[in-house]
Amino acid sequence: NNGIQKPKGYTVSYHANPEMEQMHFGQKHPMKPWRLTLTNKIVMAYGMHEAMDIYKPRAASSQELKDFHSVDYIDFLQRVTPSDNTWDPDSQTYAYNTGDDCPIFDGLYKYCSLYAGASLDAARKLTNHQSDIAINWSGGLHHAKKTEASGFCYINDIVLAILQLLLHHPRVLYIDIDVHHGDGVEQAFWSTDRVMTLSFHKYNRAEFFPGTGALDDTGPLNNASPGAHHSLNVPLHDGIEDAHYIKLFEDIVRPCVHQYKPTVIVLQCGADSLGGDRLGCFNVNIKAHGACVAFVKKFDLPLLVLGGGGYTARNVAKAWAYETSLCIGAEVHPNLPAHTPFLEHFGNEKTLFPKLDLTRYENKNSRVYLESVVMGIMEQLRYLQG
Ligand code: ZL4
Ligand code: CA
Ligand code: ZN
Repeated sequence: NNGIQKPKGYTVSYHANPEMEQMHFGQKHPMKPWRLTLTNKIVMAYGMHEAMDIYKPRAASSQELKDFHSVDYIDFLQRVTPSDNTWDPDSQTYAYNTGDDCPIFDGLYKYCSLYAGASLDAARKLTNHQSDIAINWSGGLHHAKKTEASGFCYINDIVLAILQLLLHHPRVLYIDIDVHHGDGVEQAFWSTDRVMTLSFHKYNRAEFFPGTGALDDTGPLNNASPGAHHSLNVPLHDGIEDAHYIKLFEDIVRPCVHQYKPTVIVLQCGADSLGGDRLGCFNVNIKAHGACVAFVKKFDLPLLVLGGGGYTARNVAKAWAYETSLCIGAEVHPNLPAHTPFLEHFGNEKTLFPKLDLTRYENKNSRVYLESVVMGIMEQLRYLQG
């Protein structure tokens, strides 16, 4: 033990089932489930497990998955194997949007039901008051739709967890700092005022996946719909840097919490918003990414913390381990413990806060642009009064 203490006055739970970490999406696919193994190794090497309740959750049942997804889609995931021919010559597509982004690999259903089971377990620990902050780094797969896979996501564990929270909470605030738009979660709760969704992302309709999430996509246009003004989007350009990202995050999240008054917060911590990510295009460092988690924690509401994207595995693992330490309120030494397994995977950077490669994307977010985005969000929040 490195002297890491249980937090005083609140409980943090950590939900991880290592069975899913061995899965492979296939050669060269950017999504690497073993980034979760790296994360857990760092968490344990620091002794953070001593400060949390650790759970190895069961897989979600097919019934539980069908609380959001269609019966035919779940049945398909349950029975499909890599050797099946799922090509549909009529539509010229693979079934349920499987293919290059969402391949059918061995153990796919097990993988899906395990990460969904972990998010459900975490949500239940919050609703039965056994936990105040519940963490599932294997979840956060925000693109999955009711009837199809999308963007490396098959089951939308976030939607399932929020449905669980809604059984006990009047209002859920969902915040998404993955570099991609949280379209699946937004779509699922588009028409309700019981969930506010707020995504920060790179936005370019023609060139960056999934192409949705413009500033003026804020819910149904019909003001009579309860969902009007309850979907918020923060579209960004390449290269945003630490100070601007933190200020933007705080200047937007603070009024959202004060106006909407959620009783629980779900935070998707996609680590592809870090500089040097294989798919991302921001210049955010691990400390700044973590500052968003620390800021949300300060509202002292029940908090569900989820993973998401993140494609430069060594950086993902460091970010999520650091964010785990922020959740338990522990000060950790910036150098990785010497006994950390797989230290060789971290190159020569044996620090939690490596110098990321910030040379690939120039910052295209002017101060004036960022101010206009904050103004746009404030305008939406004004509709909430009343
Ligand atoms: C790959 O090298 O923009 C998949 C995906 C597989 C291996 C071999 C196949 C080669 C990059 C991405 C062909 C790949 C063609 N392999 C993929 C419009 C696209 C159609 C599919 O972080 N091609 C689709 C999805 C995004 C598109 C991002 C983010 C998830 C999350 C939460 C999902 N899809 C163009 C791409 C590779 C691959 C290399 C890839 N796919 C990069 N960006 C996408 O928000 C978890
Ligand atoms: Ca996002
Ligand atoms: Zn992403």
